[in-house]
Amino acid sequence: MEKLIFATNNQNKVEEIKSLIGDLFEVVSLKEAGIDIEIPEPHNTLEENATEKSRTIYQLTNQNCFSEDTGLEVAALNGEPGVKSARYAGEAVSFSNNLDKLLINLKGKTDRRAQFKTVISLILNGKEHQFTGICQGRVIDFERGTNGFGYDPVFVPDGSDKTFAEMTLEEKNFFSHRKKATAQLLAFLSLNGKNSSI
Ligand code: ITT
Repeated sequence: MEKLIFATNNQNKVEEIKSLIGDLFEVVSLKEAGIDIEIPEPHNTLEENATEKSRTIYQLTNQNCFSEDTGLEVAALNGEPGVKSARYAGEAVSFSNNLDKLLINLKGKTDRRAQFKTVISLILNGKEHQFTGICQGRVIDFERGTNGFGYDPVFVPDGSDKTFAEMTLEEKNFFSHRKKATAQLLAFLSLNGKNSSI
């Protein structure tokens, strides 16, 4: 089976991506590959950070790999936390610190529109490709549910009454930004196999 290293240290992402890719490709996490590295995310866009992550691992391994950078973009906060989603409340903070800060900043705001955006950066045979997935919805003003990770307890996707954290993984996959970006990745990979020159 074709092997792809997934350049992430976020185990929740690994589980979601593996559930989406199934056994079409062998997805190997950094942990499974024995790579212990903190990948820098120094840029101001998801696109650049995703590229930084995949290039870092490609330079280290010289193997086909992909990464993804995801942000929650909130309309009433001018797109924040966006690219800073993992570090919204500061460096080395927990998911709940970030979530608390989001709810405080949204307190009293009636415009609750938000979207998750995932950018996947693939390096296949030394060439880079990007795929984007967006899920629109809204941020509610209190946490509901215990599944998922990150901002899932406060995000309700359009077309549902449940937060992502109230959904099973299969339900979240039906709506999610990550699912949409991964579907494009899979379509591309199925057309362009390992030995392709694309
Ligand atoms: P890697 O860089 O190692 O992949 P990370 O957790 O730092 O892992 P990001 O830089 O993409 O990942 O940070 C995005 C943050 O946004 C993440 O830490 C979560 O808090 C949040 N997030 C990402 N995807 C999410 C999802 O599907 N549901 C809820 N929150 C999510």
